[in-house]
Amino acid sequence: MKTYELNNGTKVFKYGHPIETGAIVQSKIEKELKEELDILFEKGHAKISIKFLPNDMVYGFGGNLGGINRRGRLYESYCTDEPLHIEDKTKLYSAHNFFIISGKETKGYFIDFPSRIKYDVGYYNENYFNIEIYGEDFYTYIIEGKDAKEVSEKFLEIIGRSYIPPKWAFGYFQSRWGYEDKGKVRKVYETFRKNDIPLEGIFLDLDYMENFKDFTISEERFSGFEDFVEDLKKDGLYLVPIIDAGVKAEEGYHVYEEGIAGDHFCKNEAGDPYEAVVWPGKVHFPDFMKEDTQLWFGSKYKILTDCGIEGFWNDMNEPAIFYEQKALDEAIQYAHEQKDKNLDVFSYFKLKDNFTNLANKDSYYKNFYHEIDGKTVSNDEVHNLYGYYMTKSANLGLSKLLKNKRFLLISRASSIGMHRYGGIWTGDNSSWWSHLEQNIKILPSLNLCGFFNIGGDTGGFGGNCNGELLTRWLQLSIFTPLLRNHSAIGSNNQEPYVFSKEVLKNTRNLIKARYSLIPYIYSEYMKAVNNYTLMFKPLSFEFKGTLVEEVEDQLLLGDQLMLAPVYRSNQRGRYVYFPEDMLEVSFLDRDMATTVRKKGIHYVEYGLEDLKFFIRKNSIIPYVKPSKNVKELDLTDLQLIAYVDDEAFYKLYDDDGKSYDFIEGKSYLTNIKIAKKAEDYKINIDNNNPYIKNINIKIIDSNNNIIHKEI
Ligand code: MIG
Repeated sequence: MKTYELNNGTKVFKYGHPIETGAIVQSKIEKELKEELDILFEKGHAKISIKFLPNDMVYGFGGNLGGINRRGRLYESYCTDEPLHIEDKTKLYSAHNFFIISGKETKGYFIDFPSRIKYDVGYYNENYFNIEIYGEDFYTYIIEGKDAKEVSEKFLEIIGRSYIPPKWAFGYFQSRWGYEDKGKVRKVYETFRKNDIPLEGIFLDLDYMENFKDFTISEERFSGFEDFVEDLKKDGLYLVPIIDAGVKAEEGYHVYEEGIAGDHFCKNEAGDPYEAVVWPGKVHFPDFMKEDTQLWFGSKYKILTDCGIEGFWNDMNEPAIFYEQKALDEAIQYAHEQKDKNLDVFSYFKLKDNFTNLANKDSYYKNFYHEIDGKTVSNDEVHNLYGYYMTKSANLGLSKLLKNKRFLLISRASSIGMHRYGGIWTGDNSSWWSHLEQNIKILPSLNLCGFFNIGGDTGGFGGNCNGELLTRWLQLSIFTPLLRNHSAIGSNNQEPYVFSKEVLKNTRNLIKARYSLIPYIYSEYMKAVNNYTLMFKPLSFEFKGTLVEEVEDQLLLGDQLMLAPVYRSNQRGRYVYFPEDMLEVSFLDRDMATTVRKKGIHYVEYGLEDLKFFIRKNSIIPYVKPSKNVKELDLTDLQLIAYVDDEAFYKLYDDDGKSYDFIEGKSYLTNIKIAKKAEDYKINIDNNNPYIKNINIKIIDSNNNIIHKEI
């Protein structure tokens, strides 16, 4: 074991010869440290056991199912294409091995290891946190701090700043697997415009490709693609195509040919390109662990950026495998052998399972190999880096291709460190109320692991959504950086206009509210990333007490807002816990009704036609008039709503939203201070944002008295 320390005091323990994952950006300084964790090395695995104190809470584990408090559950880190997000699933697409144990003492732990890890967070024995690492070569990082918030900030600092999307990526996106041709896509765009619903862009799913081949465009369904992209862009509309990890193995297909010629694919045992079956049929997987393969694959995005595309989503990069030919052959062979046998039920189950269990078998990931520093390493050993490195490859490519222009990039699979290259969506959820609830809980957990450009498929991916669920889901997603309504082929359509007139009206207003709030959401995103703070926080990161620790269906957004979405059907409101006095705002009410809520539990009415949030004491929320897209957002008349007890502040961050000039400090700040002075208010505004000309302020005091000011 070797030990180190990082600048901010994080302790690092190195066991064996770990693979360098790139998760951490700070350099390690050698330092003698005493081992802190109780680690048992056994049969090639490492086992860690931590004894809980009775009221310890556990935060972290990013993109997994379960609560904000992770205690009492099983988790596994092994990136998996899991299409069914049901309660007993222990793993999904991500491997986010960071967690904080918080109670009498608070410590953060990061296990930097790219293969399988299993966590029993006090599930089988409520007093112990048991961890099994499937290897002996890894780093552990231990972060101390006075509370979970401080620990989380130190962790964000050591993994480096998140990727920054362009401002247009904060708009509303419509998506659906099954917008099968140009005509369908245009129709969606036109229907949004006709119904006066803002729309920033449309995601293109597999439908746009020719036979599921990456970096091809179907001549039959999307002919004249470049003109199509350009035409829509004139009206400010972005198209965001999907790219899958597997490259179709087909003679004559340029990506395949180049991949073979350049030796870019993962190998099988015999040293030939490994073959598996995904959407395109037989595919090879680019070996993203090799730098020249990263550069090569990244450069292929040019085919689409040349058509004017500035955003992508990387899918199936766990990587997902439907089957290996050999496994399918065996299943078929076995089936043949059962023919004419009088099967008992157990034999029948075996026969059936042979087929239903073909996808993503553990064994497949031991059958192909990467090249790392000249050494051959099975995918299994670095499994969790695949989606991360694919996204890194895309980021490197797009950064070169688009120069100083920012791009939208999200990935399905991820592990810690990938946040520097792209965001993520939370994968194939369903149109279930429980998945709306799950969506609330995943947001702070993802932030804790560095992911800020995040969002779930609004309305749910699988299954059939209805108007009520879509409306309720939007009431949450209006606040997430990525706002995308996406649904699966075969499910009913779920665009805002396919339901009743009432739903259309409500969802239109909600999406408009999103545009009104983009200056705030963008500002909070950028400040969180720059300051290494969380954008979405559990209540317990700011307040103390049992109630606060147990509330899992409310969130803090920035330092200003508390959110309490309705996530059950047939509700006209819900109980909300107020850890301090707050101002309830009905943002979509014509007069923007406000109510002062005293600390405690209150039933809050929350209709489908509204957007509610709660402003914390001495906080200010900026907003503007809605627009049909980000390009047309107009900051000339900035509106503020302030809940002032004595002195309220807000720092509104803004920049050009397009380039990386903000890194050189080219950004706009508007510092606002509203102080109560006797019967009046003193307002200080320090503004260097040239777009803001007038400021209208609505001040509300702790007695719900409203005062209007104009500057
Ligand atoms: O096997 O591209 O999560 O968003 O619509 C399914 C089709 C593959 C999974 C993604 C989903 C996408 C779908 N993909």
